[in-house]
Amino acid sequence: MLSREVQEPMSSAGSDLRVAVVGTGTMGLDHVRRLTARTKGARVSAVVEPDQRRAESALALTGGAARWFASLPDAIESGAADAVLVASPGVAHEEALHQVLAAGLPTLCEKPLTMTTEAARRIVQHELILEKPLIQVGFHRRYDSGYRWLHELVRSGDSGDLLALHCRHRNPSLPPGWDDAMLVEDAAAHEMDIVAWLAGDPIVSVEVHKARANRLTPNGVHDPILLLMKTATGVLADVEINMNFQAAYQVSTEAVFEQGLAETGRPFTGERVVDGRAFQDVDRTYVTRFVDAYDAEIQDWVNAVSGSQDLRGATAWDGYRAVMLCEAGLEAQRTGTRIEVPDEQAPEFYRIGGSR
Ligand code: ISE
Repeated sequence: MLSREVQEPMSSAGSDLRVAVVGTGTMGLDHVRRLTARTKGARVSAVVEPDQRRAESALALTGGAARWFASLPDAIESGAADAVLVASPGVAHEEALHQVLAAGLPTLCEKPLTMTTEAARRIVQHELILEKPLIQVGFHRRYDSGYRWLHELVRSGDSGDLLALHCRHRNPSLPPGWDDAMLVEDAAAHEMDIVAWLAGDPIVSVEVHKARANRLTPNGVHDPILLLMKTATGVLADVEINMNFQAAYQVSTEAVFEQGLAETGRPFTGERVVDGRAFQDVDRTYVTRFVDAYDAEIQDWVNAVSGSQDLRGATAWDGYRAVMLCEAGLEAQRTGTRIEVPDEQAPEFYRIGGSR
């Protein structure tokens, strides 16, 4: 579906988009690999990472084609990049985003946009003084073929109005260092974006309920949790965040319409029959579950930036809304009450491209 939509750019190696990748954690390295081996019309020209030893693994993936910079201002100053991909920890995003906006560089920023609503609002205000949006937020699910299919189904009205969403977000084991807040800020953040995108209207309230705690979850983290979110037109979404599921990585959504339902992300990626037994393959990590979505997201971003077209993914406004909803979610998790969120519409500036 998406592969037909994403056009291949007409560029040769010489005119490849030169991308600076900031941060060399799981997503940074994954994007370096992708930009080097699979993305057409782009290459990694700079790796920004304060720790040179960490940077070396990323530089090696580019076959020595990229330069190392200890800071983003150094990379910008050198003129080594036409665009920036920010995959550093969320705490570093605000500063990096102001720097790229000041330099006028198109940027894809992994979620979260920033750590606080106030900081996210400052990014939006900075971007609003420019001619057009430069930031795309890495909500990759918008590029997953199943989620795009659901999105189109909702827009078509073929099954009537969308009424409710049942969402499941399960990880096989709690990642190291995770605490209760990260269940909301890191995992549920994706649901906050995808629910609003599918429904086509803003989420205006969030509740967090604690299920019976899984005794296998370490560090006293209370997992799983269930979120209830309502959009401005009344679409109700229930979300299971289950970070220590022990079995597999599963993300799926069932949409209930006036006439029937539709589901994407069924747990099995395929079935094998061997030696008188059937095996169903499952994903163990988001890197494999969403590999096609990440590939399509980065290719689409590169095409838009190289062709000077409008960005089509999630905007800084969408990132701002997700940060605000996460803050509401944290308060709901702490207090056990429903938290209302303002029903704000995106400024006209952001109502372009594919994010609506
Ligand atoms: C993780 O924190 C992420 O951000 C990934 O994108 C998501 O797919 C995963 O489930 C989360 O654990």
